[in-house]
Amino acid sequence: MKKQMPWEDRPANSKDVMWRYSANPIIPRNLLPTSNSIFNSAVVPFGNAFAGVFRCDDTNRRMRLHVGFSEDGINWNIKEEPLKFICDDKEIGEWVYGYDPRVCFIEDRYYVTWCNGYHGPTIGVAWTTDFENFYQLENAFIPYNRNGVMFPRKINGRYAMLSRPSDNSHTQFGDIFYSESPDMNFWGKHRHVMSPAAFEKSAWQCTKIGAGPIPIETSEGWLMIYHGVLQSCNGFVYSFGSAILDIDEPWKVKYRSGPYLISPQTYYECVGDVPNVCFPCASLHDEATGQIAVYYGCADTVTGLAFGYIPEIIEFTKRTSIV
Ligand code: BMA
Repeated sequence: MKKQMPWEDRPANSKDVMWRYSANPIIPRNLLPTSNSIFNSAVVPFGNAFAGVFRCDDTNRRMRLHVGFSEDGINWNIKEEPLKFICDDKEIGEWVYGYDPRVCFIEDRYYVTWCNGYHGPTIGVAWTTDFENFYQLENAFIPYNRNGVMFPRKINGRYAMLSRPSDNSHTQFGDIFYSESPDMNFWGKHRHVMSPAAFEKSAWQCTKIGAGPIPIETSEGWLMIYHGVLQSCNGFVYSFGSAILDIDEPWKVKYRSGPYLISPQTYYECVGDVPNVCFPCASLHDEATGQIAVYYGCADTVTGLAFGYIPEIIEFTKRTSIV
């Protein structure tokens, strides 16, 4: 039997579209003897339970990926050894750094995308069937790029991915783009999806934006949860909201939420290595009930969970749309 995804009902008296798990954070920073922080991580259903690829920065403050398994999606058993990709090509396979993974099941295997150090950050791609052996493919793009997020099926006969061209630093800008590939090797047909919002319309997303979890196919289009950044006098502030993309031409934005779904408000989101960051990288959902659980990095330090109902998030996105 399939394991139940994590869930907790909306608190009484709450009118929030998404709400936090009362036992957040679910993954402490020091779960591993060598981890400084565990955040911005990706989980998927796997067999009868769950598996994931986790961003674990070590106590040298090196950015590493680790594999983990869980029976309930909440309590995680993360391997102490960092993930090592299998790659025939030394030029590509040489590890420099890796962070902010996403995991996407397409057809018969799990694809991992991550921010991969190759003369600056770009999008690394690998696949696995068993979460033991991971086979690294070519980097999808030339540097600099971050937030590579695949779609869970081919669109118009090609694999599809969102990404966010950037720079080699703490990028002050950032639009979401769409790209296609016939073979997971060559990526092209790059299309613009969306820019940061106008400050007067929706300030939480006015500096830069980037796709978060794998988009979810719905009758209204692809539901994309994404992060948005505001630059305050105290630095960047990362929140997340939702958009609905056209089902056949996902670079066309149908709706986009004006208000955020979650912004840094709790202690563990506001205090940590990088204060004021809510950074979603994965979600689990149940088709039958519409329940969704979003995994997000908190203050670049720990991992939290937020819950909602997909139909309510769609209704919210349409009702508050700034498109
Ligand atoms: C981005 C990435 C994320 C991080 C965020 C806030 O540029 O590095 O991993 O969560 O900054 O520091």
